[in-house]
Amino acid sequence: MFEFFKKRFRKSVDKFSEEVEKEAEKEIKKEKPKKVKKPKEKEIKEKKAEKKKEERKETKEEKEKIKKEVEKKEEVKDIEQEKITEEKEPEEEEAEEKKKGFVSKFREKISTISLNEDKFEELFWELEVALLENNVAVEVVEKIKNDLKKELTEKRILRKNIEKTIERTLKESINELFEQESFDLVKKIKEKNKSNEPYIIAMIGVNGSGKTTTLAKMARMLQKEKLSVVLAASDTFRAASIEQLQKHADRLKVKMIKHDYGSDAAAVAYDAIEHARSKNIDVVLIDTAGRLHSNKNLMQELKKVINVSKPDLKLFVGESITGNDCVEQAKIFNEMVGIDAIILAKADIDEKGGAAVSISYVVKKPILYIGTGQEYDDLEEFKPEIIMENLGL
Ligand SMILES: Nc1nc2c(ncn2[C@@H]2O[C@H](COP(=O)(O)OP(=O)(O)O)[C@@H](O)[C@H]2O)c(=O)[nH]1
Ligand SMILES: [Mg+2]
Repeated sequence: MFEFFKKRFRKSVDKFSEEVEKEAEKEIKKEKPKKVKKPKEKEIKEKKAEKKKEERKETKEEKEKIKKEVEKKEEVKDIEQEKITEEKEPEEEEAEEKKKGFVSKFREKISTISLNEDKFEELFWELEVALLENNVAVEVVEKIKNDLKKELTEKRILRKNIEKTIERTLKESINELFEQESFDLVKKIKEKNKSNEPYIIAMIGVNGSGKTTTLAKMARMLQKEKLSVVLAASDTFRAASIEQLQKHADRLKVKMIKHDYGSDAAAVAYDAIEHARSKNIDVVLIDTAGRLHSNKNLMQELKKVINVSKPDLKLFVGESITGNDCVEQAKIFNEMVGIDAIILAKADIDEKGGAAVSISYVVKKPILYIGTGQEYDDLEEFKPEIIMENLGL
């Protein structure tokens, strides 16, 4: 899962860090001679003048004594501070202190870096391409880029912390993509059941995204939680869809409500809900026909199913591998009927993972589960850590 993304992302992040460090190196080299020269020349001049003044006053004896002391000090400093040795004409303790202060200040300056925006854009380019190539949505790339830019161009960061700062900023930025409030589905179902009402879930999405398979996986998951379920075969449009769901119902040993092909999908959902009410069943799972927003009739039909069944949860099932298309579809379905949460099916065969990184941020809905295979148990609760681990962050 997300293997390609992981490799490509890691490589680009490492390269980016390396480039920024190289840039820091360059900046330091540029600053060095300029900044060293100015204050030093001034200081040396001052000291020479001072020295002459004092020389006039001093006796020969005193002079000798000071000279010796100075020589001694110089030996020690030679070892400690190669940088300032050449220009050293140390006469007094006070001058020495001044110099030290200046040196440490200078060192601090050369060890911090701040990129200009053009340089940042240039260096970020490869990471940007890596993100886009892995199906990360444009608005998400922009968000990550802006967060990183702020950190690297508006603040001065310690040179030794460049890599750490980049890693930390990326981690925070990507974590923020999953801030949509998630919820405990089983808990919600049990709350609704307290009022003797079934909890109603409708699966929506385009054709082939994994709605029917995911519905069956959810039925299994709910059974494990000791919840009873009934299935509504509201995909009355696609050939063999009713038989496909019937097979799952048989295997899972649950009741399925069906009408004929071409009949009113909303009526099927209605009947299933009535059945659940009369038999005290906890959850109604409504399968629907896959549709594109361009198919007006099917969209109208979906709206009718939603209006009639009034689901507690409208689950958008998207196909992880379709990347940006999946994100765009979620946006459209959200505008059309309003979705509450997302399941990303086929994450197991998605090398990239851009949809998983982007969809929640773009649509402002949480990802509840990811589909990780074709078996009933291949449904995993979604956790942002899955993504962070896969990105090596
Ligand atoms: N590898 C994998 N295949 C899946 C997953 N979910 C669904 N599929 C397969 O995707 C195909 C379409 O699924 P289906 O449930 O019929 O899609 P629907 O048209 O939205 O109802 C089927 O062959 C499923 O077995 C998953 O999480 N992983
Ligand atoms: Mg189906």
